[in-house]
Amino acid sequence: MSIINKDILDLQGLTTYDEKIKTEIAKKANDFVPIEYADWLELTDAEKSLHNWKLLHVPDDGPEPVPDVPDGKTVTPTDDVEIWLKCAGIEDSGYTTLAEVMADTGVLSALIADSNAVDYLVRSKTFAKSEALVPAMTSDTTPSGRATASAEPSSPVGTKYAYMAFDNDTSSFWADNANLTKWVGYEFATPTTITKLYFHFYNLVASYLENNAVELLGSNDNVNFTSIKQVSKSEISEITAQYTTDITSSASYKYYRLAIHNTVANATFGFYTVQFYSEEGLTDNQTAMSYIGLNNYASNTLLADSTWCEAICNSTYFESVLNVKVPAMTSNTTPSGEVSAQSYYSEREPYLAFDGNSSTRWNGSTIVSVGQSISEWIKYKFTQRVSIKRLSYNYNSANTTLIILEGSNDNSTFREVARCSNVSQGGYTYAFTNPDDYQYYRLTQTQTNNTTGSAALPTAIEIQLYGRADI
Ligand SMILES: [Ca+2]
Repeated sequence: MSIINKDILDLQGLTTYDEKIKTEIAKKANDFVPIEYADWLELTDAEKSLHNWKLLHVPDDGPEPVPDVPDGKTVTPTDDVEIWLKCAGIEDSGYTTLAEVMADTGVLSALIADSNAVDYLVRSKTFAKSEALVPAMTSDTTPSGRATASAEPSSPVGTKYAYMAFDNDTSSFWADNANLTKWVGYEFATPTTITKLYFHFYNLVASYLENNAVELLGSNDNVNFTSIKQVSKSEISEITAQYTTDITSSASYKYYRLAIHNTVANATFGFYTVQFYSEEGLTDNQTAMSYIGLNNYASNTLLADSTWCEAICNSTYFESVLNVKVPAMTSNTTPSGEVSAQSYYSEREPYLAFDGNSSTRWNGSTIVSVGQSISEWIKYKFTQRVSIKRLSYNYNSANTTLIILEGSNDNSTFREVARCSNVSQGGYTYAFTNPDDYQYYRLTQTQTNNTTGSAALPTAIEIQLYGRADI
């Protein structure tokens, strides 16, 4: 007899309760079928196979109460690694950072195997993806770097040191009442690139703030500061006053300041917490990637998130999660699938873009004259539907190119999967979430405004399409 809990609305949710009802999502994990039963239900083998899943263990004595475990999918995301570990049944590991978890393959595998822990990890990606760059400070200079501020006043809200915005304590804060533009900052040992900023504002009174209320600045001489990011007061939630944003600048600075611009003299503002993040670290970890790749649920969940998908697919170890889907072609139809193109020039047949040989290439037949633009497509038909997450394209024209990847299942209606703009000469890779399976993938190459001084042809030396490793 197989039993399913009426409170469980989908098959993903089933693994929430794997301590009580062991389940395994079958291979095509994207095909979760929402199910909603009125009561405990006995499933036949036929029903189980219909739903593309199976129960591995069923309690002997009928339904058991749903265990009281944190639900990573619905509760507030947290960067508290200990909570993630508790989801996986690991208590008192002593680990508090993701880096420590990554170093322990047993703990890491348990974490990734648990859907709640993965949900926490995914939903807390601002933190999970990134190790905080500023350590928990216990003074302005301890344990490393230096916290600084426009002022460290002794009143009116107690003595406030700069490090109190960096001490990893959500109740302590730094504040300044003396300056219209006030700031707290951190000095790194060496110039550092930050990719995310988080802050929690103290005493948010929007009417006392300039429109561009918060500004991130960077410097390498501690004198001349460059504005990196401005945050308007309307962007800062008045409910939580907590804010996270991506930083698009790739510049490295040794000195960072987070400034508050206020309009009213003697107004006291500050930050409970300021943190800077780097995106380096997590997914460029072969062990982590291997475990993600081995777990259908983890890899599907992470690959469905654009930030994670990009990080995984562009990491050094992406092949632990993804592998090539087009075999080395020896003709347009051998060994499998079918390559075709809008046209081809001379003997440069379409399959030469998929033959694994960087000395051969496909050329379209339409000459791109100087000053003109041209589009041509090349296409691969799989023997079955495949969800492609990554494209590599080795291209040998000096013209700037737009490449649009589209998918279709009837070879008639195509839907855009990825759009790669401003491609210039060389080998390129692109990652995209693409939740859908397609049998046909078409790449349209638009060479724009030929400025090379000579005629050119649409071209590809090598193209490869990548999908989930185990599907
Ligand atoms: Ca080739």
